[in-house]
Amino acid sequence: MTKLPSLRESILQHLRYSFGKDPEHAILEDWRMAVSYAVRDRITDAWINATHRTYDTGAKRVYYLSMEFLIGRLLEDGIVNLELVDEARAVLAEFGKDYQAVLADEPDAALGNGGLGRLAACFLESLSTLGCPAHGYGIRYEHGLFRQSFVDGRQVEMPEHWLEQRHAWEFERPEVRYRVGFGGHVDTRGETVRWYPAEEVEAEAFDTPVVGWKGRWANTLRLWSGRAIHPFDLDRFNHGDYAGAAQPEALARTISRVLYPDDTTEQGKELRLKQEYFLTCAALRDILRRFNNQFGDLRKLPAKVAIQLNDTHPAIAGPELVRVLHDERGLPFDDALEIAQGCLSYTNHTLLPEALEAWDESLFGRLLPRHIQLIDRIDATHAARNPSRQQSMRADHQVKMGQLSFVMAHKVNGVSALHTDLMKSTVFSELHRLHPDRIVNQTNGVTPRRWLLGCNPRLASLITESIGEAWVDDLDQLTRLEPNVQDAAWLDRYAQVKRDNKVDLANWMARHHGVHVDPDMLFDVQIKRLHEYKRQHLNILETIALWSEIRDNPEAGWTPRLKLFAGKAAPGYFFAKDIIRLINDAAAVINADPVTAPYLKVAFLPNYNVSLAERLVPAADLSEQISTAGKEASGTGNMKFALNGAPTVGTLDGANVEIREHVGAENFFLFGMTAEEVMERRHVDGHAWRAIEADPRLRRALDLIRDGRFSPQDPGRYHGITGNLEGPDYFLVCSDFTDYWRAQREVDAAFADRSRWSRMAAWNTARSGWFSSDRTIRGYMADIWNAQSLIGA
Ligand code: F58
Repeated sequence: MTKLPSLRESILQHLRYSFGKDPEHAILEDWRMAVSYAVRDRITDAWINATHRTYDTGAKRVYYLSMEFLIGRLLEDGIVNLELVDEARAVLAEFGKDYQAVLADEPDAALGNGGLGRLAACFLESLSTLGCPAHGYGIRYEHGLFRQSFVDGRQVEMPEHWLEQRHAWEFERPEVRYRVGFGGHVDTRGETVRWYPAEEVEAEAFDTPVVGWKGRWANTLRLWSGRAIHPFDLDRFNHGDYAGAAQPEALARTISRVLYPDDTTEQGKELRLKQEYFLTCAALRDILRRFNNQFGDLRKLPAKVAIQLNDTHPAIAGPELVRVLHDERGLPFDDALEIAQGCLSYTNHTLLPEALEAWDESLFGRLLPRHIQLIDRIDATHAARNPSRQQSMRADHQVKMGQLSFVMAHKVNGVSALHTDLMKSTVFSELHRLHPDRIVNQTNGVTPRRWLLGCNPRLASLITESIGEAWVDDLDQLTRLEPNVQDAAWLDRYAQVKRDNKVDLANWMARHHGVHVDPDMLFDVQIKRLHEYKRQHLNILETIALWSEIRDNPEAGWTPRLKLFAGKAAPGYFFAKDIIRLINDAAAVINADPVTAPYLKVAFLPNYNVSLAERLVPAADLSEQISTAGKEASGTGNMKFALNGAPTVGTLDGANVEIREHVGAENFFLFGMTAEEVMERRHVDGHAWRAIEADPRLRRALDLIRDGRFSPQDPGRYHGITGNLEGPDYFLVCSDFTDYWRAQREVDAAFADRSRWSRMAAWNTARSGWFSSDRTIRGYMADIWNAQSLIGA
């Protein structure tokens, strides 16, 4: 391996030889790129070494197939993991450049919608930290999740162009290309079956190295980009049809053009299914090529290859692998099926019926005619082997991807203990009865490198000073802070860290959003996708009720509070968009009220993304995790907040249950119905009305909204919301309101006692070590993949 020059030298060399600039003429982007390349060089050494080690040891490899990788910015990640923070800062300072400004110049790669995509990114980092040989496979969307802004309080979506600025991290691999077919017909001659697609595009690989802690290991995120097999039609061009000449390329590129924020339109559905097959087909070809080069004997596949399906989006991997093994490589169907099942495993991220993927059989059969035949054969085989089975994966003229994934996987996992239990008792109850050992739990986690060391350097320093730095890749060590939590002087320092972080956030909000807040207020934060089940509307109802109470009695000693919201709504999800608008409208009225101003402020920050989360999490006092019990599969934001010392106000849902067990019931503000109570309450006639009648505060808040107090020019604007809450209220906002109000007043009292609050916050940090994604990945390696770490091997 070549010896690299110092970081300073590397940066200056790249500035000069990669970008043709000297320090005097370099613009911010040149500096950002030069620093990124200098860091990337160091990552690349670790990466190539890791690849050699994997080949040399013949180790099993893990493949994580996901339609989403919400990776965010990568420069700070690299600098932190290579422990170059001080050096990078010093070199930039020498040239009068601000380290934070250079980091912030990097576009935030939003190749995901929310928790599922961010989990995939945390997993990649932990796989590298643990030295488990792995690849992430995804799609190189040209446009990630839309940019959100507000016009008159309404969400407006604009395209996102992360690739428009220079991007430092990917290596294009023009030599790694595969053809992916759609449509056409299937030819059957006796035992030989062949699929002849009508349309083909090419998937080209782009690799991003993902480095683990201390640069001990690096894995690959391989993203596929769509291109035409014959990109340019010279004949059409020569006949003057210039647009038509470029059409094949434009069509092929459409496949990796945009990340789907939802799939509510018909055309959208077809493109989405194409994207899913595009990713899966290219990934499997790549996996089999690598396997063939090294091992050859296909029967060894399950011993050498573990393929994780991140939700059902890549579920077509099951029939595709069977197709390749059986149709193309000539293995008997039963053997192909067994080998595929030995490789595949599936993670479920939702029980919401509307989110469980099911494809219309006519669309599916048209795009993937051979796969639908194989799915029928897989289904029939499964039925024959399990005669008591009632539910087919081919019902209601649909292909049920959850059931297909379950049947094709040797392990199926839930993402929190509660969610896993609910999978067994609800959506997968029959399959669980037939295969009682298949469902396992792997509660989610978050990487402590990004979500503590990187985003909260003040807290990280205090921890390292107190217990040494071993916590960074052994987060359970945080329990060693427990004696400190009893020490008043240490707690003061802990509280000062939070205050400094809040001052930073307050300054940033004033500068960038013109929102002025007092850093001594309680920073109460709800940041996540907008969804009725996540109940941002419960939060704003409580805010409105609180505002009314403060107005009635301003001298009652209220605990000053800032209610912060951020999150995007799917463009076609009108109810969620109305909730955003209501929050913005209410914020305008409340923030303009001089009577309540000292005690209550509301802000909805636009364009929530990973970088904004990194700013908000370290500065939060209170974490809002208020979903209807049974609906949030796990949550991962809840873990980030607890780790950074923000106690939770929350329901017994998803991983909240486990967070409460770890941090202690006395350091968690619990409210609301349990998942079981929720199921019962839905059957109570007029449950919403009963709750409203019983609580005058709720009544008043709903009246204010319905009567147009926050939308005087358009009083009926929120009748959709109030009508829903006073009527069906499926997510039981009204039924949980009174208890939520009670819990929030307990929060007020606890926060008013500053030393009590600091203690609660510090307990949250000290007891959150279990929520490291390193722990989660170790669980997958042991219970699902049977994969080993190669660090030190
Ligand atoms: C999330 N799912 C869960 N889906 O809601 C959350 O509880 C969990 O913590 C997280 O996964 C990780 O397990 C989620 O983010 C999506 O974003 C879907 C992507 C495909 C389109 C529909 C939304």
